[in-house]
Amino acid sequence: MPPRSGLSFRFTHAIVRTPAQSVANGLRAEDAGDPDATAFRREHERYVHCLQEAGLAVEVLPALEAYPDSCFVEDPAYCLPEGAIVLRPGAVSRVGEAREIRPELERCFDTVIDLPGAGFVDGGDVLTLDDNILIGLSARTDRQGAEAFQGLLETWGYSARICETPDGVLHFKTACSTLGDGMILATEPMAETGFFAGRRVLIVPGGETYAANVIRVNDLVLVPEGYPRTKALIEAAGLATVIVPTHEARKVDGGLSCLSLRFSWA
Ligand code: CIR
Repeated sequence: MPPRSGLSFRFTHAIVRTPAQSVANGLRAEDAGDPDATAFRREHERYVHCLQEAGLAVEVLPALEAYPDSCFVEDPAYCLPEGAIVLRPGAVSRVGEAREIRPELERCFDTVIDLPGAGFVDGGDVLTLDDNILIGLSARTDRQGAEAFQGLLETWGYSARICETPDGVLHFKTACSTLGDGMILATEPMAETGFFAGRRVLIVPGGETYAANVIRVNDLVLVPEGYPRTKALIEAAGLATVIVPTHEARKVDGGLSCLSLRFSWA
């Protein structure tokens, strides 16, 4: 597809959802203790504030107690300037989140399409670059879903590539992020996959792999609190950063990208 400068980081709007009290029951690969809903909400407020500081109008949706992981709004939907795609999350307990987010997408977009077929795609497995969209196969995103999603993106004029997420990584974007303008931040194993050949890849320093999930929002990069070497690496590449606490989200395998759907209409 012809490169669309800024597609991956120039945004005007974001949708987020307040963490539910039930977030303590959120899915996780390893138990490091339950997140505390009150502390999570405080961190979430700071996150919203940072998105606003980066220039976004942020719609904060109400908590959904029936869905412990529903504050991770990135997973049940995907947004492009052309419209929104309602996805089918790959975890049974999260499938209903797609139905819940749909009305908000309909409010924001003229075009809202359901992922065709019966496969599964989590938004956390979709990395938007300015010249390509990468779809990671994972425990949540299967080939059937990825191919259906790829086909849909192609009808909108995008090229999309299906990639294997390295073993032991929840979502493709758990291990990498776009910093815009062809620059990628990635863990070493993710960089070694070769998916980013020909691009400038910043390797996340040892011991800071959680910080591979950052978000560039306009001229600011949101970086999780507690990863000073990654922050310094991004700043050395010429980008301004802001620190966001994600200690509670991390307890349920959440990071910065999964807490919002970011988009613009142009
Ligand atoms: C889950 O396992 O689905 C949630 N506890 C965390 C989702 C994080 N989402 C993301 O990385 N895109």
